[in-house]
Amino acid sequence: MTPKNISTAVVPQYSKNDFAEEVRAGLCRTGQKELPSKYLYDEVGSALFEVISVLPEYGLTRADERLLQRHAADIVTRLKSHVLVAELGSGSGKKTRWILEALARRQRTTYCPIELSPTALARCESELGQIDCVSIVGFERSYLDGLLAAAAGRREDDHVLVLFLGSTIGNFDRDAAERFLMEVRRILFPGDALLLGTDLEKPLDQMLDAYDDELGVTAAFNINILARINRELGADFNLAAFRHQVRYDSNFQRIEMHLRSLVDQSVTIPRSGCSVSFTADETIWTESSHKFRAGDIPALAKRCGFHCDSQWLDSQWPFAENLLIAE
Ligand code: AVJ
Repeated sequence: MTPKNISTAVVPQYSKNDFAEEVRAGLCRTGQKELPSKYLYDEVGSALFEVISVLPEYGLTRADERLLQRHAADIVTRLKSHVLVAELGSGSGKKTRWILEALARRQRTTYCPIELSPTALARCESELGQIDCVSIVGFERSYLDGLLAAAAGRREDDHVLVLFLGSTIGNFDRDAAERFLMEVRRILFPGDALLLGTDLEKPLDQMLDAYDDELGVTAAFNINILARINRELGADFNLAAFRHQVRYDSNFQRIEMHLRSLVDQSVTIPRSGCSVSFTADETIWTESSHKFRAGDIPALAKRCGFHCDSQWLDSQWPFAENLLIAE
């Protein structure tokens, strides 16, 4: 393994050039303007998401945590012994703790959080570094590069358990999600496992409220992407001239977050080398959160080279943890 020293890593999450170029590509295109949702998560955006995850309207994170806490023992008994755990996104560490503690009761365990943000990696290490019989090796890489590097460190009789929690898979378009799961599968050996968290379809009002909370935290989370473009690319977005908007597209079974321009206006983005005009009511599409049906997961798993060994559903907030085994 070639672990990065997670406490001294300084590589920025994305190079400024990528950000400038992707902003230009997303805003200067004809048709629906869009921004990649990964750019919602700078320091401010990540802190706002932490607040979202404790809002009464947003039950997703609590459901994920409840399921892992309640069923960790059951989940790990379904795994072959000697497990190397690789987590895509280091998360808050809270929910991962249950799995690691359950595994460490059986054997010593290596935990490889994979995360582009050095701050998040460092937090993960301080949160989970104290568990007996668990050693942490962080990878400051993108998901697939990091997984490849982490899996390369497996010992002969190790099985890999990939954790992809919190329904982050829902941020991918359906076909991109399938391609991504196939890529994960290609890195794994038969018998390796993927624990996949998926938020499930629920009554419309509940879904809309979860992304449009009364306090306005999700609105701030969304508008922060424009503030970030101002901060990092020297743009002159007037934040008060855009409004957070949430839609549910039942065809695609997804929540969409948009930023709606309240007036005709134009914005200059110097470090992207462009100006962008907006007509009143025109939107920038900033995120999709696809929702799933528990019954559809086994077929999805099959198409990607896995079989669905078991599912655990939350009774308070429709959400599923799915244990997929590589075929
Ligand atoms: C962290 C990606 C799962 O899609 O529900 C929360 C992000 N966006 N509120 C989600 C989010 C708006 C969240 N994920």
